Amino acid sequence: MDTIVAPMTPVRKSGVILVRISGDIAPALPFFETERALKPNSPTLALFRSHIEPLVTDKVLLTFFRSPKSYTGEDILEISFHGNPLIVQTAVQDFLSVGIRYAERGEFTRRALLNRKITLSQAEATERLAVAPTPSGIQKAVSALSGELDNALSLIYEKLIALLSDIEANIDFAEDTADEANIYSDYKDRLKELRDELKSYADRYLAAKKALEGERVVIAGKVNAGKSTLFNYFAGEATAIVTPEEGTTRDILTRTICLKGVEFILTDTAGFRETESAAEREGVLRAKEALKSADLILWLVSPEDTAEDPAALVTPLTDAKNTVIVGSKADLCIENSSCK
Ligand SMILES: Nc1nc2c(ncn2[C@@H]2O[C@H](COP(=O)(O)OP(=O)(O)OP(=O)(O)O)[C@@H](O)[C@H]2O)c(=O)[nH]1
Ligand SMILES: [Mg+2]
Repeated sequence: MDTIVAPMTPVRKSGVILVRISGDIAPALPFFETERALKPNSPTLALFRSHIEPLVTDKVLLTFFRSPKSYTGEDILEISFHGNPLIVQTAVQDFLSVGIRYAERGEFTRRALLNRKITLSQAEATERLAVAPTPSGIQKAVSALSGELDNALSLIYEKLIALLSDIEANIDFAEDTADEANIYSDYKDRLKELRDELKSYADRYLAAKKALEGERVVIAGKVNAGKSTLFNYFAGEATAIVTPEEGTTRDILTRTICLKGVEFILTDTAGFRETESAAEREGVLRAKEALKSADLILWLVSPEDTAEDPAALVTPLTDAKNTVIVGSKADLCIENSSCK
């Protein structure tokens, strides 16, 4: 397989930029002067000297991982450069000039997968760990990385294989089967048990995925209910335009916010009303779409709203289960004490 290279950290002015080479690392070695031979798993100081641009040198730390005891299962050389992007870009050009190629996105992990260093769910967990926005997201990704799910799945797999061989044996030796009805109901029970187990893992996966992606909270209601004001309050900045005019918001506005360690994708929508304005009608359509994919709808009702029963307005539009009716502009209630 080709030898591949890529920076492991962002290439920008920083303390250290880490570059990884995986595969046959021999072509990269002439760029480094070391006082002692590389030892697996232990860092070695080295002087990097570019061949393309001889003025570019750097004192670096080399860490060598010998196959198969490395992330990808291949020989790996990790180089900690000082955090100057120019040095790293030059070094990468040097490596490319000796036949090493730039790694594709996720290629180190793909090689780890192909070399059976990690399983598919661990590969997914690596990606999720990198983007987990909350402590519980990190915990879930780490537990997946540690192979918990794989162990559980391989147990289910073994049970399925055992069931399959029982069924096959029964077909081959059908004449020896004493009580067919009992045997079939045993197969059915075992299959059902395995199906339920798999379903519970699928449900837990979906819940964990949601925890990683964030809950979708949509703020909706009639025009001028105070939706954008609430949206701005949560966003911590005046993202949405707020005016006393009805129908101010037309586009869907989205901000990701974190409250008590939980990530929310918050959406502001156009207010619901019948209107002649084509732009506003489109806004209302988009608001309806946003409601469909919401995990939670905050339906704002202001004291200015004349509808007798706000729930009667909301229910045809939304799944009532995930809708919370929020009384807005409470200060107006205090002023005229007309709120229910
Ligand atoms: N008194 C009072 N006024 C408020 C409150 N919240 C919002 N408003 C005012 O109500 C008006 C409408 O507020 P918005 O946040 O733009 O309402 P909206 O629901 O986004 O309106 P549309 O986008 O037009 O549907 C503005 O003049 C706000 O200043 C509140 O809690 N109390
Ligand atoms: Mg608005």
